[in-house]
Amino acid sequence: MRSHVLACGPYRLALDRPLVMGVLNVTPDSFSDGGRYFDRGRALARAREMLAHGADLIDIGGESTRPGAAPTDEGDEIERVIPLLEQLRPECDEMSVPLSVDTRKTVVMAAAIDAGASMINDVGALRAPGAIEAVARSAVAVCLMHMRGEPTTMQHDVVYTDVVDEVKNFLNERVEACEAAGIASERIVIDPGFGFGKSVDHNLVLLNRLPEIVELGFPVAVGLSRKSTIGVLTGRDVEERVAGSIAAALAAVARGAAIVRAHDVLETVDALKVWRTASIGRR
Ligand code: HH2
Repeated sequence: MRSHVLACGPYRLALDRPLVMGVLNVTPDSFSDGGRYFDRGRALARAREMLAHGADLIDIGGESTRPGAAPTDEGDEIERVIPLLEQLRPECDEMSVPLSVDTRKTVVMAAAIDAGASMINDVGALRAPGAIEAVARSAVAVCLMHMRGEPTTMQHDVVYTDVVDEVKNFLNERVEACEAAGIASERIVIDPGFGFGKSVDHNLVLLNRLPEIVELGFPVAVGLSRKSTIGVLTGRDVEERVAGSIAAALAAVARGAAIVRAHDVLETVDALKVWRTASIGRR
């Protein structure tokens, strides 16, 4: 059975409603907001805006993992993420909003944990040497995401026999590795990794069959916000994908997703409030 709380550093997040994880990319090259929040002052202002808009978590990323992206130097990534995290922490603590760091690198994870991150969001599912141990030594939550290949090449020749089975088996294997290393199950989130080594059709099958991933018994996070699948379905550019992204988020929570990773926090929070109230049938 799925745990009803997520242990996330000093926080215990209730999972009785879908949570919104606001995306803050402090990169020059992210696919949807590249460069916009690279400046520290702008990143802080955006984080404050997301807090005011009702984000339940804020996910800071210092490396783009969009298809074709080149890896970021670890020193640059630390310089982008850690001072911002340190500056934001008191305000987030005051509002009991955990800070997550989106990274694949063990040294960045360790620095983020030292600087007070409450969650590590790893598109590599803690496969880097020392990553599991770094997380196991702490009390942070971890989001384990499925990715086929590496961002530079992951969209080349994407073939699966059954994408849902493959994602499910991978996530199950990563969960077992984490638990064997001493990471308690109530600290673990899983994510099918929409767009990471998957075609539009693979993403749609994964979304449609999300309950099979939910069956693994861990909170499921989804990141469809502004992604190319939304662009293909709507014919819209990145900046015009808010409505499509929200529709995808609602489809995901209707199939059991616990956390929605979103760029457009205000719109996503409002949509989920209405969706949830309507689903329950009372205020
Ligand atoms: N998607 C992106 C990055 N991190 N983490 C999780 N858990 N799930 C996702 O789907 C996911 C993620 C890619 O989106 P974005 O951060 O907006 O872009 P970029 O990687 O170009 O910075």
